[in-house]
Amino acid sequence: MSKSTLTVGLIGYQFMGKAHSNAYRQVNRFFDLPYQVRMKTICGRTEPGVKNAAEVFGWEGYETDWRKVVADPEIDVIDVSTPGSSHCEIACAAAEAGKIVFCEKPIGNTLDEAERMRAAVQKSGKPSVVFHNYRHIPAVALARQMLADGRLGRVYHFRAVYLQDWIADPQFPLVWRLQRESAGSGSLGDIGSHIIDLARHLVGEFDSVCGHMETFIKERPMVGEVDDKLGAKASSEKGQVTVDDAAMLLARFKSGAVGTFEASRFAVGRKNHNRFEINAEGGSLVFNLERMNELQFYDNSDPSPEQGFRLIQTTQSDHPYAGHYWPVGHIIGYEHTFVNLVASAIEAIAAGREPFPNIEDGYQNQRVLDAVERSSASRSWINL
Ligand code: SOE
Repeated sequence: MSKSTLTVGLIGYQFMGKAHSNAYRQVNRFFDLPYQVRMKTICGRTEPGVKNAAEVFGWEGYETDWRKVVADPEIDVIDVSTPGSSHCEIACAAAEAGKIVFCEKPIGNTLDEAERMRAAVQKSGKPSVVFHNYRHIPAVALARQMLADGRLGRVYHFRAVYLQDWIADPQFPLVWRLQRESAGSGSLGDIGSHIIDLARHLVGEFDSVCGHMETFIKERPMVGEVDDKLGAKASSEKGQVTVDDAAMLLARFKSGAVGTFEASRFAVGRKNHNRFEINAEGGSLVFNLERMNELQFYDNSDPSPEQGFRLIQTTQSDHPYAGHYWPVGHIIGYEHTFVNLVASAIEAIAAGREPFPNIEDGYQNQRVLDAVERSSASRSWINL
């Protein structure tokens, strides 16, 4: 790694490739960091698509063979933002090549893949990042600070939903996220993993789970032609959906707290509704991604008649990540969660600390996903 530059190769250029590209491009403009990010190569399977992505997103060059990017001696970081079925192969090759691995969530399609990725990264001795970006929202970081400072005392409940509706139309085609061999699981791994990660970050490790997974629409039109801008078109042929449309779980944490989780892509009307509520002896916290600059706090130690849920706008100068973007009251958005995560990771790497969340978080997350799948299949509680 050259002293002042962190050179990145990004594998994948769709939604997460776009979000990560924006983060790499913006991070040095809003954070005073010890490294300057160099966006060297973006990689994707189809040359027209990845060539366009390189031009639009601001990469120096592009590749269609990820192995060449991993082999590039100038590259310090390999960012794995492909469908889940290729995460393990790419991340393990990158770790074995001595690269720092940044990987989208969930890290693998199976627990075995996650174990292999964790082992490869540990063997490399390099730091790692997993893109559970919601940890780096100021409101979530403030919640974490309040919990860590003991402001809420013993936690009783962690209650979370992550609700979308983008496949509620039975005619929506059988894209890769609806096929087990590509995605590993459906709502559980894609969006359930986010609320599981937030639970681990805010409340602690899982002790046991009891889950149920449901597939409402079992057959869909196969994908016809794919337009990089308009997305996949339905063809006349049909194919089987092999992942969950919705996943629910009960959980007990090692702390003794209990949890309820719901991840669905059939929550009609909910577009990206990620909400958690924590009830503790000292009060309660509520976060809703649709109002991501706000944290609701109920202070149970307030005996006054004005007691009630307080709405904290987390853009004040003493809030996490404050001062990097705009003055007090000027809110930030979804894309800033990735900028914050990358900035935090670069600061950690430069200081010789492990970024968060990292491959260990990804592995522990995968253990919960695996337990939920086994619980749903056996219709029983599973201990972690
Ligand atoms: C699709 O469900 C998706 O893009 C997820 O893959 C992301 O992780 C989430 O942040 C937004 O929704």
